Amino acid sequence: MALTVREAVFDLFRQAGVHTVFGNPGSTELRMLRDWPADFDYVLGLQESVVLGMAAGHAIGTRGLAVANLHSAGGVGHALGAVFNAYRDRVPVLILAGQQSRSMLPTRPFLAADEPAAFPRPYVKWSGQPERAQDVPGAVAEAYRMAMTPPRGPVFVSVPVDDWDEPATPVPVRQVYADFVGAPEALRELAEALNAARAPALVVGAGVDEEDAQRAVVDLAERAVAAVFLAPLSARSGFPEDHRLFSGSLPPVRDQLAAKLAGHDVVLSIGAPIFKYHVPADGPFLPDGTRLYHLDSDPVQAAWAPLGTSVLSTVRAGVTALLELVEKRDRPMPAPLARPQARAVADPIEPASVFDTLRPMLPDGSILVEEAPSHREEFHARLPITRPGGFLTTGSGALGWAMPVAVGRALVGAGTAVRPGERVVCVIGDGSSMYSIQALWTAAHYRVPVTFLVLNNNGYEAVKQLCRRIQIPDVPGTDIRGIDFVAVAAGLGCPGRRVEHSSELADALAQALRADGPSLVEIPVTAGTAPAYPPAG
Ligand SMILES: Cc1ncc(C[n+]2csc(CCOP(=O)(O)OP(=O)(O)O)c2C)c(N)n1
Repeated sequence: MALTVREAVFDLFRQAGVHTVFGNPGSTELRMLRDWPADFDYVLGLQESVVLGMAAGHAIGTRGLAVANLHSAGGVGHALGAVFNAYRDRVPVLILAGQQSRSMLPTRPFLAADEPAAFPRPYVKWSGQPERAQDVPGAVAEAYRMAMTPPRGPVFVSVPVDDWDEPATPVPVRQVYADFVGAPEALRELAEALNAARAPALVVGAGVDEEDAQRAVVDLAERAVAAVFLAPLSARSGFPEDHRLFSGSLPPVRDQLAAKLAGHDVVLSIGAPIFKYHVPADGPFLPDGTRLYHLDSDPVQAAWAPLGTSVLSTVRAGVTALLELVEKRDRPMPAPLARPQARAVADPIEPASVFDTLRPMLPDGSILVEEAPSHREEFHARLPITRPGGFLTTGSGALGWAMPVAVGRALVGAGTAVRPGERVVCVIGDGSSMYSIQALWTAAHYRVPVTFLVLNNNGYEAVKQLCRRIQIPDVPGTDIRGIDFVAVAAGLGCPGRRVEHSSELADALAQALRADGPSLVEIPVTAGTAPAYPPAG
């Protein structure tokens, strides 16, 4: 019998090294799902944003493509917040969405998407529903190449359900070599600026971690004796945060960001949107006289950046080339980063003391996934990220990302079987956890080594902080009380424990970190009284 669309697409996945499909099934996917190939795992997520987030965590962990199978219009709709995140965070997820039979489409059938290709735009790099069944494998191949070409990102193919059984021709293997180094004259200009700088700074964005370029960036910082900042609200780390040159994160507020860079005459932003703000503020983008360079693969970002000279290049290749041109300098080190005092654990429990307690307990090689918006600064100050790939969060701001990303990241194992990987510790707010709490079920089902620490301050503290910043006393809908997180976790098959008193904290953390599967610890913590992004000093 001739090859079917379905066989051609699975062959394509094999060629791409993909052996896991994350999904949530329905009638419009049945012909794809039948006779499930023995060399593929189907990882079930109980809601589509969970499916997308798990696929993203897996893609981040494998540095490859992940496939998410979503149920026609409704499933895609559920996943869109996570698609937005994958797009902003440049995660290559190939979304295969179900669609009703072509024969039924003219009469607007149950479940069908009216304009499937338009639905996820503009947050996919490519999207389409092929005109003919036999074009599906080619469309999937094209989408795959788009997803994996820097800047990477999600792509979307809508497949009418009958297409899977139609005849197809095999899709030839094609390689796209996607590393590229910036123009030599641009790199020379950049190197000369760094060589001539009095006090250079590097701003490290998620692209550094994404391309595993941390070693090269450390070499560059040490050669140039440059202060290193993390880009505002970065989805990843990218520099060892215990390094003497590490100077903290840049605030996502225009005047505060400029103030933090004061004194640096040359700034090189690597793999980062440096101008990512959260709240409006006036003032110049940069201190007076500071020269800015960007080194990144994204032409769109190079176009919208309000200032600076952009050098289009993939990050690792560009930084490696730059290392040949930058001279070893011998100048005074930048001021060391002030570290906060350790906070003793007491009742009521302060979030800072949770981080201080956790830090010495973290197993070597742990991966921290954070979605605890009001605790972010304290988290970074007290839990410096030191390993490449050691930190993940939402770079877009859409909550509901961390839990499934943590599960997908922990599912990364050797070979094709779903096997546990490294210990993942997901530090999450009570509010954030509820956007995709179903991820606990998949975590329990696959016994992944994830420790969920729910910092329960009974509400949306970050929203209250923003209110305080703009002197709005109160908005509705920011208190959440009455959720029993341990009971919720238990209901989804995940063991949990609530810390009732500070004296139990260390033991609860130790026990959760030792568990060979997932576990959840609910920690009641104090809420703050500070506004968001208070001015320094
Ligand atoms: C999908 C989505 N919905 C709403 C928001 C707005 N929002 C930002 S922070 C926040 C509160 C999160 O609460 P929690 O996780 O408990 O953390 P806390 O702010 O209390 O530290 C909300 C609702 C968002 N960013 N994303």
